[in-house]
Amino acid sequence: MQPLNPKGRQQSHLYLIYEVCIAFPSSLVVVLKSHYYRSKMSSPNVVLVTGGTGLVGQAIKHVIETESEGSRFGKQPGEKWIFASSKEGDLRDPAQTRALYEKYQPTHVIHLAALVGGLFKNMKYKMTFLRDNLLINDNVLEAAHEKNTQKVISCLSTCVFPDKVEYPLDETKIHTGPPHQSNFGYAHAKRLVDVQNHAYKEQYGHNFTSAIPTNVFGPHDNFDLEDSHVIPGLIHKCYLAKKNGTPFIVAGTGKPLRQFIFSYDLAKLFIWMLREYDDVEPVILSVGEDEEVSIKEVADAIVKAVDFKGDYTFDTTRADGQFRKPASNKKLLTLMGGFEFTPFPEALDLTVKWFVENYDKARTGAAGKA
Ligand code: NAP
Ligand code: GFB
Repeated sequence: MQPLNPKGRQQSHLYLIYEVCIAFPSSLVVVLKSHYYRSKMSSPNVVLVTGGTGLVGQAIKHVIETESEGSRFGKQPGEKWIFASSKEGDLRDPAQTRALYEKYQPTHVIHLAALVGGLFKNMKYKMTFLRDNLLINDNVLEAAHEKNTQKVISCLSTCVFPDKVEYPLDETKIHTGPPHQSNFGYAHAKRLVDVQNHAYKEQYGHNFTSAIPTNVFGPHDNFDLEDSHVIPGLIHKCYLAKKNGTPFIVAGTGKPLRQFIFSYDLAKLFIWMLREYDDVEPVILSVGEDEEVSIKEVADAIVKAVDFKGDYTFDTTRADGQFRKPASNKKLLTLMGGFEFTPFPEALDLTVKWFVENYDKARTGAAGKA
């Protein structure tokens, strides 16, 4: 068949889209939707990222600064992005929260700010996790209501789901039973955001929604030896074991299973939600269920990535926490028309390389505790 119109790159680009849409009609919907949404968001928007200095915030900054302008995950012409830290305003305080909105007048908010930590910190500070996150979330959503912000995407976590429920976890199961004991403070504060979003929608028609990421890792993470999540914690421990010739000890039995998403991939999914998702119902942002790995497999991968030659042991006196929380990403992939995740070993290598190169300025927790 003669090519429709072979002349010029632009035409061949359009010709390619034409061919793809003929071959795969469903992609036509995705292409049109993505073009429609980007054209709808063409007016210069001001996007405020609360928690912009953390693991996920810095990943969104990286993607917005490296993807080409106007592309699906890139900055749109004239768009302004603000990556706020707690130094710009403690969001537990309503006045400081309002002041942040007053200063930047955001049209859209990606709300990431939270008291965050791994299993052992969650087990120690359940009330602080509950109260700090309740205050932060309430202030951010109420200020958005007062300012009639066009859209707010809040960030939950797959630990909000019930511990005892039929797997895989999907977006309909958030409120169908108690979360795991180890992090019920954090989990209930996060679950309430979904309730708040629905209430703001019903009473005021606001476009407030939420994302539910699985365990995240990447550059700019918190590598504190005790308070961090498993991947940054073990990277730091393995790095010190290699450097000082000390034992590398993994907490627990190594049997629990987890899904891990690379922060740069998660960042793109948040940008997709900002551009193309307008529904109050939450979306799980995760790799597939078949990517579940055991903590032992994670430790083995870290030993390889750090190039540690010694042996390592398990401290089974320490907690395993929730055994597994397998989440389905079916809704996400259906809505997006598919997504290519960074292979785990490659993402882990990037993270270890970043940590080793930035050890002096990374959050290693050396300077004091919560
Ligand atoms: P993080 O690295 O610990 O960063 C937390 C961010 O929140 C920082 O920018 C911090 O500012 C800010 N923040 C903390 N308390 C604040 C306060 N009182 N007022 C204003 N800002 C405050 O966290 P993260 O891992 O990027 O997490 C981002 C979001 O993803 C959170 O909502 C978290 O619950 C969610 N999440 C994370 C994971 C994970 O595995 N990491 C998994 C699922 C969901 P400073 O830099 O000034 O301290
Ligand atoms: O990442 P992590 O702290 O969080 O722990 P959760 C995952 C698993 O790794 C647990 C084991 O089974 C730990 O026993 N583990 C082994 C380690 N060595 C280490 C280590 O050095 N540090 C840590 N931290 N773990 C959190 C929730 O649960 O998931 C949070 O408590 C949040 O609220 C987060 O939702 C995403 O996956 O168990």
